[in-house]
Amino acid sequence: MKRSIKQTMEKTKLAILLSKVKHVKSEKLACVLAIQTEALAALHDFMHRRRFTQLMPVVVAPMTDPLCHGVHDIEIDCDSQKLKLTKSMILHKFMALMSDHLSHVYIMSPCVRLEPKACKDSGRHLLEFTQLDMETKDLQKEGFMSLIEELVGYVVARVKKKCDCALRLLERELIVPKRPFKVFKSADLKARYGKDYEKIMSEKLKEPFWITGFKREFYDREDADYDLVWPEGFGEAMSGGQRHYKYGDLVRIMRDRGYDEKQFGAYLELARRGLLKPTCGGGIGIERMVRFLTGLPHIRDVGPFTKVPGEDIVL
Ligand code: ASN
Repeated sequence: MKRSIKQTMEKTKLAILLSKVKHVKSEKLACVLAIQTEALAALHDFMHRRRFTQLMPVVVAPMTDPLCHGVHDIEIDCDSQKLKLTKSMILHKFMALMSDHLSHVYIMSPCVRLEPKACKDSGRHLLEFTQLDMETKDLQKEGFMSLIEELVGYVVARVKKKCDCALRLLERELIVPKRPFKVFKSADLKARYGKDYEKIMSEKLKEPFWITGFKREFYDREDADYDLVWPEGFGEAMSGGQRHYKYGDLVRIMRDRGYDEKQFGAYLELARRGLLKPTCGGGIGIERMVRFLTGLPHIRDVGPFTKVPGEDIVL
């Protein structure tokens, strides 16, 4: 009996493994990766031209993004220290900008978010992904949104021009979006469409658009935040905002919303000393961007080793 259970499990795992191998070897994946390569080159070129300084990723640290939705937490014991795996480099990019010699920074930042298995069929959640994380001292909400609109237009136009063959094979037609993008208030959309407003709007519209006015992590200003949303049902592309940086504001919000202040002790100490600066920024999910550019129904298919919440991980 025991033996047959073991054999069934092995068969299931083997089937998953073989279907992964088929995916890794497929021409379709090679086309997706060609598009990803071009998109990444375009992103780096754009950031370089705008004089953003590239930072290397932080992968483990005593603190990370608290996020405003629940994921399984990972803590690693390292000698006598407890370290967390990076969910986003949000706090580190703010801390880098304490320097008077840096104005804007970006990171191709690996993020680990162990999302619950309920997200399995969303088509857009992965347990690990990369984001283009950006932060600047020189722009405010409108200026940053306009920078991102230019960036999106540049990437789409370059992929459309350079990846003609791959796009044809994937039967994907890309439209270079017109600027400025439409802007909606989250409260208005919620009143009209209910809690699934972002999904409904994303399915309705044909070009990327903005939603503003969320209540989320302690660092974002509710009166100056934004989400960029991909059209055609591809959903959230980027979140960001102008940031809280004053000690009094940070502590007030943390207390209001029941954060564990101790976890962010070092960060709050920097704020208390007046070292944090007013900044504005956001993070674009790379795999979600590639899914949009390639038109794939599920984010699982954008790479050879993607990990979807709730699915068996064999590689
Ligand atoms: N990177 C995002 C931002 O800049 C935050 C996040 O990914 N949670 O706002």
